[in-house]
Amino acid sequence: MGASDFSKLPHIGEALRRKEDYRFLTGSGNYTDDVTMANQAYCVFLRSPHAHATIKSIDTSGAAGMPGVVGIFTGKDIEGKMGGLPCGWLINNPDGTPMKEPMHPILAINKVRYVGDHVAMVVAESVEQAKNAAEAISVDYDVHPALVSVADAAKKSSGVTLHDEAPDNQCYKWAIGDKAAVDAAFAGAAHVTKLDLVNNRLIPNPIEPRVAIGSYSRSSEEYTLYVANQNPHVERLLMSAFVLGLPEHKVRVIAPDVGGGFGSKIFLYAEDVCLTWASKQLNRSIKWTAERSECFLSDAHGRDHVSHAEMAMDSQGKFLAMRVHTDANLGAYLSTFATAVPTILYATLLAGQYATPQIYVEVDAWFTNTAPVDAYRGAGRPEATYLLERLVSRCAWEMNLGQDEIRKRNFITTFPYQTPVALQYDTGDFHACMDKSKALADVAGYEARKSASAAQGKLRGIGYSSYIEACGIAPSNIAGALGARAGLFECGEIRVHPTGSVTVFTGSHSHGQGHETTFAQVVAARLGISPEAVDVVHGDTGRVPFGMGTYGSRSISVGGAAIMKALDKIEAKAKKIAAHLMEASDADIEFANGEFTVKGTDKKIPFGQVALTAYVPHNYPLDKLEPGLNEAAFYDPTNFTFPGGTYICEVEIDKGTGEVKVDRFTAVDDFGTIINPMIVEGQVHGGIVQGIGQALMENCVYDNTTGQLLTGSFMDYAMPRAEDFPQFKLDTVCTPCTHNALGTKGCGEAGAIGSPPAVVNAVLDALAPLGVKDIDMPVSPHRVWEAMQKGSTTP
Ligand code: MCN
Repeated sequence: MGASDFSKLPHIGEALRRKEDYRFLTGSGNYTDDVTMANQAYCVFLRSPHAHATIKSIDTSGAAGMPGVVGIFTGKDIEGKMGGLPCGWLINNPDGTPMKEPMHPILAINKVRYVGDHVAMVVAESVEQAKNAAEAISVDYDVHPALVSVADAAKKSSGVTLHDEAPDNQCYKWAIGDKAAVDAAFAGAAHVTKLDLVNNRLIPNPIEPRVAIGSYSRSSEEYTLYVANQNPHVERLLMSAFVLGLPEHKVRVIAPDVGGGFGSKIFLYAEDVCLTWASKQLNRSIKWTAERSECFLSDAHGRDHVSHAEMAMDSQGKFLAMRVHTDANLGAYLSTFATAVPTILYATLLAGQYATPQIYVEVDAWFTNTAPVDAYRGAGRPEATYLLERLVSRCAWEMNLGQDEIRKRNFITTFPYQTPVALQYDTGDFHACMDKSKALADVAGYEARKSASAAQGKLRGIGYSSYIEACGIAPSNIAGALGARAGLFECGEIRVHPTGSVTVFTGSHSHGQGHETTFAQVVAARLGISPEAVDVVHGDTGRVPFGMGTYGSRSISVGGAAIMKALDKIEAKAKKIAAHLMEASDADIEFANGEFTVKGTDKKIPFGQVALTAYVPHNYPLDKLEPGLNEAAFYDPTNFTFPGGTYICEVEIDKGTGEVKVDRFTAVDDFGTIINPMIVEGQVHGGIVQGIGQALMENCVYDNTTGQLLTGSFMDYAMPRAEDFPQFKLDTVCTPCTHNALGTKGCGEAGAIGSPPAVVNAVLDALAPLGVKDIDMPVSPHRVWEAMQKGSTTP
């Protein structure tokens, strides 16, 4: 079935209420912390109070005999018994030499490299007893100077080295694009716009913290790990093959209900491995539930780029070439996908929506004494969009063009379009998104609103952002060529039961995105049954054949497409059964609206009858057909999907306090075919809130000399609240994806990608009369007030 026919099926485009919400809203969800195993003990991790230190000695003797203590492990205890945590993506330097991949020990051996690094695991009968014992462990540290920023890490004069394997603290130097062609274009440009900017470090804060329970069965010699995780099969693969050295079938990973992840639960974390391994040593199930302060310290952080960008233009504001240098902070160790974020997921997106003929990007990636940085909602693509869309608005201001006009002059209009930075966009209609967004935002009424603000002594500004995103991650052949150590396909299995109801097993994972509803809509639409008759199972390596999990807004476009492939197989077999029942040839059977018909006759039978026949095969051609109606399929996409859109933000600024109020926010997105508009709207809302959170208030700060996390709680790390936002205005444009059977493009990250530059551009537009040309996120009242005082002295 083609994507166009699919989009017309019943239930596609229907705003069904989420099936899973009853259990979430009534407190009957089953999260990892709700699971209690027989013979369960509890563990806590003793963490480093220093950002950079040598461990001279650890004395656990006082703790070992304390009440309730079951076991204590340090790095030395487990050294040689398991490998370090692996990084999933290899990056090569331009000269072909590989990146540096220093050992990432499960528990620190000899050295600690960030505040929160794991020093010891204490297992006890209760959490309180484990905490008491952890406090009794005495560690003798020799404290070293800490490196916090990329600038410090790059300074040879500091003499500070985190890892012997990377004496200059650099993980890799990477580049993409034709440098000579870019330099030549710059030489002939009428105007060059330059911009330095920081993409601030963020701390993900899903409602549910990280939680894990490890257990071991002596009779089956199997480990089971319950864990709040977004991709259980990948967790199992990395843990069994790379760390524990076990065959995969001896490890079962179950990620039951998960209360949000936003990318921070994709990775293989030290705690998960450590307690799984220890469950066999101690013959106990072991539970760990992170406290919020541990989440701040040890969940992988996001963003943290420092960049310089330049755009070369002709006299009409047409882009000729772009040049970018980015320094990326990777933190103390490589987290699972860390190396891919500032390269493959960032630099390849820098063409954005524009037909810039030449682009050259260099990325230097550095180790620092901070928590590992990895994927956080959007991962690489928000960083690219922020840089590009800030640069484009600055180009507009320097060329005396409107922010909309410069974008329209440079939009790509023909598809497929090959960018100079590797990606090939299949579809899009950027002008349609811009025009619809301007109409919805009532741009025509902006000047009147600006005058009204001025009359109240307030500044008003308008900001644009036209983003594109590569999601549906990823075609395995592209990922493999770019250094991935695994394919990124997806698996779907359809089990049709004798009564015609269906269970779907998917390798995608839902931790808030509503897959139990939307995947059911897809199956119900294809089979002509009710979504109520479809159950979706995910998050268990023991039940789902395989899976690459959820990140990069891939679930509907890759996981959903795998389900469509399995449905093709179901339909083909069901047609044979129907042909047999109606004594017709297979080729004459048609299937629509849940009924099998014989072409040119009035003969028909419902799907349910065929399902029953598959399991009750009286008078069934067993020599030609196996009983049962159960099919699985693996789907590997041929390309990414490319959602895009234009966001327009209006802010009002209080001149006295510098407080920024987001007064209006409009988002027009192209997600191709939409399965459930209510769920998509919710996704966009959440994404915009996260993006505006980064733009206005969220900011992770380490002390520059000690490496202490200064924003280690909600007292210091501001998160956005509902009262910080106006009612968003949303609409969509639809250019279906050309290469998956649903025509869908991902929607899960769009809001977080498109919104930060729209907000900051609006702030700069408002501050322009005061001569302010630049400001970094978060645009806190203090920063805005300072910029207003400095005025035209800002660069
Ligand atoms: N959908 C649709 N029509 C489309 C596209 C999507 O109906 N054209 C539906 C999908 O069926 C799915 C939802 O929208 O129910 C999101 O789909 P998709 O864009 O495929 O994204 P994923 O399901 O792969 O989710 C991942 C994405 C990412 S990468 C992050 S980070 C993120 C996000 O989604 N983390 C979230 N949204 C989140 N939402 C919640 N509540 N919690 C998180 O941790």
